[in-house]
Amino acid sequence: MSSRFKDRKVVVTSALPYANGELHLGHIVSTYLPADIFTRYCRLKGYDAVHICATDDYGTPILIRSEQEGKTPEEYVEYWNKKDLEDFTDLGIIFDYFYKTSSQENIDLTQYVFRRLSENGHIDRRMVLQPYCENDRKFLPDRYVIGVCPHCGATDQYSDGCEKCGRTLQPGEIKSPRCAICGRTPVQKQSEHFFFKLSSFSQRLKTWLTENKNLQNEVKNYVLRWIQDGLKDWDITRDIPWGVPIPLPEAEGKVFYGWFDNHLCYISSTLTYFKKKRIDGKAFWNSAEIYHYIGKDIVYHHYLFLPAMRMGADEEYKLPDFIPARGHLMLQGSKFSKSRGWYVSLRDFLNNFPADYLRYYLATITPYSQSDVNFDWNDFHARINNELVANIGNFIHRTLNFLSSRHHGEVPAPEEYDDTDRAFEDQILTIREKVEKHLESNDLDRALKKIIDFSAACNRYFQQREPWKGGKGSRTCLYLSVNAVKTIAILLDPYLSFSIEELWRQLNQKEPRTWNSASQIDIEPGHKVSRPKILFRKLEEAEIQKQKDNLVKSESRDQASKEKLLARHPFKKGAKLTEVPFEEFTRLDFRIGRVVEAERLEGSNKLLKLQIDIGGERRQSIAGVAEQYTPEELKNRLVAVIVNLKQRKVFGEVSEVMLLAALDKDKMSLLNPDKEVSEGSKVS
Ligand code: B3M
Ligand code: ZN
Repeated sequence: MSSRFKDRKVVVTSALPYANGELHLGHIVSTYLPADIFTRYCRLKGYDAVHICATDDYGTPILIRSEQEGKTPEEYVEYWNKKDLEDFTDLGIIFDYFYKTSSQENIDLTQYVFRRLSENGHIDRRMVLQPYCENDRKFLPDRYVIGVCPHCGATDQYSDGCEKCGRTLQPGEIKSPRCAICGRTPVQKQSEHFFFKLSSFSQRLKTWLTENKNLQNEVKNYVLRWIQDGLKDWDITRDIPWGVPIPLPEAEGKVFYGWFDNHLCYISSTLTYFKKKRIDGKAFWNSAEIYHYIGKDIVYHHYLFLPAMRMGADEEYKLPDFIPARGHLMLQGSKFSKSRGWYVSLRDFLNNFPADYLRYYLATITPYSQSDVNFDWNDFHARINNELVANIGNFIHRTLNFLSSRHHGEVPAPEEYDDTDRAFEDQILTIREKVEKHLESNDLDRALKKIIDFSAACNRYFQQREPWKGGKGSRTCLYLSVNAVKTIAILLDPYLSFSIEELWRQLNQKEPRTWNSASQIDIEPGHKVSRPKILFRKLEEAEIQKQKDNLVKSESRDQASKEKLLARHPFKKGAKLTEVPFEEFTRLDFRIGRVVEAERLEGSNKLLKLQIDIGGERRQSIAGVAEQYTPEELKNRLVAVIVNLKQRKVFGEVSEVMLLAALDKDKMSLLNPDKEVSEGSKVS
């Protein structure tokens, strides 16, 4: 990095969104907005900077989802690729190239890197036992298996990682596994898998982490601890038909795990972008500073897998210099959750408010750290009205408006400066450097705070000078103020791209903005500004209230959620069923019984306690039917039951027989005979 300020090249990448559903504010806050602000700053600064991203197209969830929608995975990911890019663009997030992990270029690079790793001895083959669902006749990778986290005990976790404690899990590590499609316990079947020998990179990773002074210390510390605890080799194989094919004849039908190929797409997309411009992309990459912007949930992948893979391929592509990782977004103090409907989609937001309001608000509340960020509608309201409108917008508008109405838009020549003017001039000349210092260290919120404070100082100066009285110093005040507006415009440009475009027109500036000119007083007397329009309008209480009301904690919004996958669903036509030997069937004793007593079970909304006459004998059943039937409705009814299942305790009560019912999504219907028969009749 010796050439840092000469001919500085910068590659900025943003973590690749899965081509699987709408972008929401959580993605924006940790990754895309910071990356965009930083790249915009670099471009203004005149650095040779590119911002690269792509959709992450592979993986089991996408395969499942496309199947559910009756689309090919290619069609499915194409849809989300377009949609994401539209949403990003409307938020002013600009990529020099937005590509896809399923591109031919990425497939080629992934297979190439695999070969290099193999030649260098970093790939192992091992027979592994893979969960296999005999009911669905499928190997069940990652997300088809759900169970209990072996580290923290959280239930309902996907087998590739725990959302609760953030650990990645290796296949087979999850406890009490069950099939995500049908809920049955999978069996184990042999399959040959390829492993990346991550563990052999421990020392090199440690050295790299320790020597790289740009990486956030707080992140480094826990990553070093992970290394200390011992790294595991990494199964990079999946037995599914959607992914980058493993380029070996004996691996037919197997593909790479998505995390093997997705980060390589940072490189393949950069190369593709430069190739189109007939520039040597590899040379660019290797002489640039590399920034990978991510959210803290993918630190493991970016601080360990990614560098180790580049090391293993002889550092043909250089390692990252910076991996800025930021925290999660909370919404009104609670965890953002798509599946619970506790979230705001980017599109919803853009339909209601200007993009720059979101950019402004998120930038003010997001530090360069792992701490979580809280999106709060009242705080949003207050900051927009008090800071953006009443401070920044006010200074800009009063200056331009005054010039326009009293001076026909013409900038007057200054008079002789007094101490106040000199102090203000000094602030204009020095603010740029202060903001820049924070931008260079990625403290984007602090940089913005400096600009806000500067604008407040501008307002104070204007107020003190009272140019509307037309007294001595009024013309100096207008001259310096319009230059200060220009300074603010440039400094705010990375944050508020749309509004600043408009402001630049109002200032009647013909030249494109450059960062360093923010500290020049170069709007000359005689320059004419245009008639100003209000840049930022105030938010009304009612609009905010509406948003708060919209936040219904519903369970229904995310179709792709685990809850959905786990839901019992009717058998599809042609679904393959597990065969059970006839003798096993005959071991179960099905009978008709009559409900003779029924009551609610205290403390439970779901359970009824039933006494069932099965022909001269009474048996107790604790049945989960209280949401569909009242005790009165059930009394005296005939029901079908299994009478010889092993007794169970449910809610502290013994349950001796099990009621049979038809389940159709949320509906439940108890089975009963269509003619009157006596209690205890056999069902066969
Ligand atoms: N597609 C998204 C995530 O896990 C994942 C990032 C890939 S970056 C190479 O947040
Ligand atoms: Zn299954």
